[in-house]
Amino acid sequence: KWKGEGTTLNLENIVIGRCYEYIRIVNPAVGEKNCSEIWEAFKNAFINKDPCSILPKDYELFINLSLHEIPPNKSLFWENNQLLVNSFAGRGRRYMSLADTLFGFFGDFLNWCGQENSAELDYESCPTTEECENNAVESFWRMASVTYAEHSSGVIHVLLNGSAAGGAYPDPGFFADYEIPNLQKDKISQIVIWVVDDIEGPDIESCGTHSVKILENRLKTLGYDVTCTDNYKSVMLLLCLDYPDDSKCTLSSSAPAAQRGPVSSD
Ligand code: ENP
Repeated sequence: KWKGEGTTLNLENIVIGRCYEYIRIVNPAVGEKNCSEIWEAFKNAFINKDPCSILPKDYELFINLSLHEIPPNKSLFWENNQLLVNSFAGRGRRYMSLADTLFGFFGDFLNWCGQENSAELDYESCPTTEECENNAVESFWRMASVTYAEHSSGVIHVLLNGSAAGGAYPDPGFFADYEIPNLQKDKISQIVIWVVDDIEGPDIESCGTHSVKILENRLKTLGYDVTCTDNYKSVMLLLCLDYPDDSKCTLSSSAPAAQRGPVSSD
């Protein structure tokens, strides 16, 4: 009856398994957590309720049970490049994006919703955000985003897509609406913005232009020390894995040498 995809099959097994994988293998530093209790808190946020009346605060117990420290200087916010961020962050090894925290890891790539007057999940369909914004998945990410921003500290990184048709810094968007307003200014030393274009994509936005300029100005007005870099090399190298022959992917040490020509003898 809804327009969105239904609950991911085997949801309970997936998230309980993910929870144990996270606390035992991905990030044992979070310490002991009760994964079945976390699942119960997650489920109780949305089962037996109108699937269009789920609020971020319904996930409060889930968040309290799954919360852990986010190491300083490791936070990575982003828009429009989920798969790139997944590999760049390296499951928390390089950076810890929201999906690399226990509470974000829980829901990443999954879909879920319940039904009114039934304890069953709805595996047929779930409401999209266009149908109703107070749905189980949207409210989950709102609550998770707010919590992630509140617990981020040190140098904050933001990876934006300079080829995104809707703008590198979408407003409204999770970063604009739930993350920036919840950053704790006194815990943050700097905000580093990276604007990276798709290798074969158009160069629509860069530092200092369009929506990136709006973002830079907003953060500066809030009193942050802001830097912005276009096509940050580490991210480019990762993108270049899939386009080794593209001109943007020539390794810079060999490019000037090849262009220099013969060395003159005088
Ligand atoms: P999209 O639309 O590019 O990608 C949405 C996909 O990313 C979904 O598969 C979603 O899992 C997963 N995901 C991981 N983290 C988030 C998230 N954090 N979030 C919503 N979905 C997330 O991403 P968005 O909507 O623009 O969100 C990007 C935001 O994530 C940025 O603000 C960044 O700073 C933040 P699922 O369960 O929906 O399949 C917040 C909202 O971390």
